[in-house]
Amino acid sequence: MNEQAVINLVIEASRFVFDEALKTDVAMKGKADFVTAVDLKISGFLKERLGEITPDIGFMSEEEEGELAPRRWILDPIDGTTNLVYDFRLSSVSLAYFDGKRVTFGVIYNPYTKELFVGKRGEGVRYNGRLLPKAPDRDPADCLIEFGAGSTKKQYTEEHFAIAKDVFLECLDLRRMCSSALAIAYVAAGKLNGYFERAIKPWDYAAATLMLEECGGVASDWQGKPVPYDKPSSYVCGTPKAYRVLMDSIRRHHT
Ligand code: LIP
Repeated sequence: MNEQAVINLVIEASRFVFDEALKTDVAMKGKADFVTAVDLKISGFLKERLGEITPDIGFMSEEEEGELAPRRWILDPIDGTTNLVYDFRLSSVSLAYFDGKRVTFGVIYNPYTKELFVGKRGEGVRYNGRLLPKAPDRDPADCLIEFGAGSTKKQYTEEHFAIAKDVFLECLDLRRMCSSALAIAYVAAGKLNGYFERAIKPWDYAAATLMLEECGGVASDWQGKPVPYDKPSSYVCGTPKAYRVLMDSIRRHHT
């Protein structure tokens, strides 16, 4: 696989974020669940262009139904669609390569800040070209934690906020970036230290989890099991100390 060609395609696809006509063409997939023509355009563009350069690799995307090939690209064309709709300028394109057993390559690009994360299994993560060191394993009192609540998952409000309250009291502070891919990549880069959310999808975390693990972080579902790449899951991650605090709080409140 020509990895640089794949990275270039992700960056090229992200230009649609700046197309006002596409951005304001918004539909609802469900209550509080937006999809814009940007999501669809990026998904269609990458499906076609990845199909040309890697015809033997299947394609799974947030905006694409269908059979799952064992070896596949896993794409979130826009992670942070609500942010995009509100022009909050914090979204990313997230692409992972799943080899049938695990994710071995991933690219996350934030077109607003031009932040580029490229992760390769066993070879670490490059952030804007620079190899990231191991993420610092801060004491919980010094940890910044992304609180993922998901505006479409209000049924989990009690649980989410009970966990968040414990974490807020034990850690330095909470953040709500609302782009899971970027938040997890930020944990890898040491800009955040942990993240939890009751129900997200493989395209939200596939590329970023590889990056997190390469930087010494830990990720699992809320039972402590490895996250799946073919169905939705609960998700918790962090550097080791932050992960333990998050899991303790989840065990106290998750029913
Ligand atoms: C969203 C995530 C967000 C999470 C939502 C949703 P989308 O992805 O990035 O952080 O809270 O549940 O999954 O729909 O914007 O790609």
